[in-house]
Amino acid sequence: MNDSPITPPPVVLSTWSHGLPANRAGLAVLRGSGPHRSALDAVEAGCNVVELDCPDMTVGLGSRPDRDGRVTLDAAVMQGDGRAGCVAFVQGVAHPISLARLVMERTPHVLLVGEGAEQFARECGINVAAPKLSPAAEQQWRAWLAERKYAPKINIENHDTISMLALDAQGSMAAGSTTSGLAYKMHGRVGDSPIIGAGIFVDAPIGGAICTGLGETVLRTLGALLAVEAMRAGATPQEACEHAIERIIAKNPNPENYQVGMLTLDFSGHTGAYAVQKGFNYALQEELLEARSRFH
Ligand code: SD4
Repeated sequence: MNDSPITPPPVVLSTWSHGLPANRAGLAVLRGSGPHRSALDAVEAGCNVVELDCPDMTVGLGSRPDRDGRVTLDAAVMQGDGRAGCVAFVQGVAHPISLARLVMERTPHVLLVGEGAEQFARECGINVAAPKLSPAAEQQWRAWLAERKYAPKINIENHDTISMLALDAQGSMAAGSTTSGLAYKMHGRVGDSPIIGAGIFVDAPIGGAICTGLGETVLRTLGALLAVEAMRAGATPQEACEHAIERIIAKNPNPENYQVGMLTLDFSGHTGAYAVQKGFNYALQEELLEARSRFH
């Protein structure tokens, strides 16, 4: 028995409150007149909004840097037919989600990283800017350098990736995620967001799952894949989220010290949301909702 109401397609579901402007952009794409635009177009358009303007400084070039003062970005897209594209550890690219899409559409590969991804961006005509911190990021990084203490805070500063799921009226589903990862991470660190099966996963005709939070915990468990496979085995989207979060907690000690939020969507428009800690909000269509959580 499914325990969540059905949202009739087109459906857009996104992490955190910046999911609201992302969803508005995604819904405008899917509801617009003119040539058919897909779930993937909606995910890209929504993520692009947050990449350009992320007040939390966790997505796009205005983000907080790694400990060496570099903003390095990760992103991925996936469609229900299994096609996927990802970029990791890229610098100077304003829209990593669009670059990830180009990896899917124009290369025989799934994941490009670092300089190679930047070279590919230039080949596609995308500007790769010289490294430069925003004034706010520079100020915060310099303050952080005084102590050099690496301690991600739950729901604050390190946990505001935008991950999105969309289902269009033609029945195709896509997922995407774009992030600067964890502030003050080691240079070269890559999280779950650009890894298929970890940060995002979609499989037609089952459904999709997306994650946010402390990426190492999700990488160890392939969290998004766990949720989709639970749906394949008969779980509702809500049960699937809860199952995956329980597995993440079982495999990663001290859950009081980390947050992971997960969202799921099936092809009928049922959704699921669950988190390790309270405080994980998400946007379904144009509404901001609070996920249930394992710990309160
Ligand atoms: C990461 N999962 O790089 C990302 C960070 C994140 O909300 O989701 N923040 O680990």
